[in-house]
Amino acid sequence: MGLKRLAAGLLKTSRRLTGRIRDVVTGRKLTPGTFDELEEVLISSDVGVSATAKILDRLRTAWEDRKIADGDEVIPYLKQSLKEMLRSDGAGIRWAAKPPTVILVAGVNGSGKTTSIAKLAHHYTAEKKKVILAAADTFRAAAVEQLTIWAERIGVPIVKQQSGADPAAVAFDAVEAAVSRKADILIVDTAGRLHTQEHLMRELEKVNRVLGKRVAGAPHECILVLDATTGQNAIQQVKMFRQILPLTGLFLAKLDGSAKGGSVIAIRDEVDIPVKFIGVGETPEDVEPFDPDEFVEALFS
Ligand SMILES: Nc1nc2c(ncn2[C@@H]2O[C@H](COP(=O)(O)OP(=O)(O)O)[C@@H](O)[C@H]2O)c(=O)[nH]1
Ligand SMILES: [Mg+2]
Repeated sequence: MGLKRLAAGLLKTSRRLTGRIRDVVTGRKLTPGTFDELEEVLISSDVGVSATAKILDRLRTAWEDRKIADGDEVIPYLKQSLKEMLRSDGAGIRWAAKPPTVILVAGVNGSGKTTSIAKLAHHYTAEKKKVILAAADTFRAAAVEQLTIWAERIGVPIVKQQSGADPAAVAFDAVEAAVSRKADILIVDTAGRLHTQEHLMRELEKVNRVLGKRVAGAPHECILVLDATTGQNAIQQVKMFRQILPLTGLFLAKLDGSAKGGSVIAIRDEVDIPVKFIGVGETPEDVEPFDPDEFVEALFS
């Protein structure tokens, strides 16, 4: 995607977060008052209370140790600090030892699951990988249709049944197809809400189990899609879904749509599941494997 496009996608967040940080520090000496102002900017940019405290602690220590004195030194220091905070060990997809790699995608309705799946399909197709999609969100009629449209546009096969079909049966067919057609990657769409949370739990658990029966270690990735515009609410969703599924990564969608991109920092701070992808638009091209250095550079560019 490139830094320029990423920066454009993050423009709203940049204005609110880094734009205001610049306003606070540029051309000024650092004083206790500057720290209070920075705190307000960070908190009101959805960075979260705990992450904000950590960022300011580091900055204050550097100031007390006389490593920084001028406001203009704050930006490079902050950038470094954020890059370190956003780094994680588990970045990148966990590939199956032997294809297909199975990626199960979960998330509440409207979080951006289906669109994000289209992005992943596009991303890996561009890398010459053979991708198959599974329409295991059979609860809403429109869901199967929507994934079918994306599959046609991107030019990848889709395994589906009638809406209302058993999602585990779809998952089973799909994993069979992925093996017999020698696909590199199978991406499974799922429902985000059912009659009750019990239903949802049982359904997702069953889909998860069926995948593992046919292909050893599947799903190799269990990705939760979060709507970045919900800010801190996303953290609640992680807590709920991780009770159901062995989550291995997060896909933060809709970072372009809001000024709440600071929530990436809060989420990274409060949840020990790596952010693997970010979505910054509605087309399949608008995806980026999450790279903390690039993300921070884009935010400050
Ligand atoms: N601006 C923007 N919109 C997105 C992004 N990802 C998804 N959307 C939109 O969010 C809405 C819900 O997406 P969808 O994939 O249907 O969510 P699902 O119900 O979880 O499958 C759609 O209107 C998408 O176009 C994104 O990264 N940026
Ligand atoms: Mg969907």
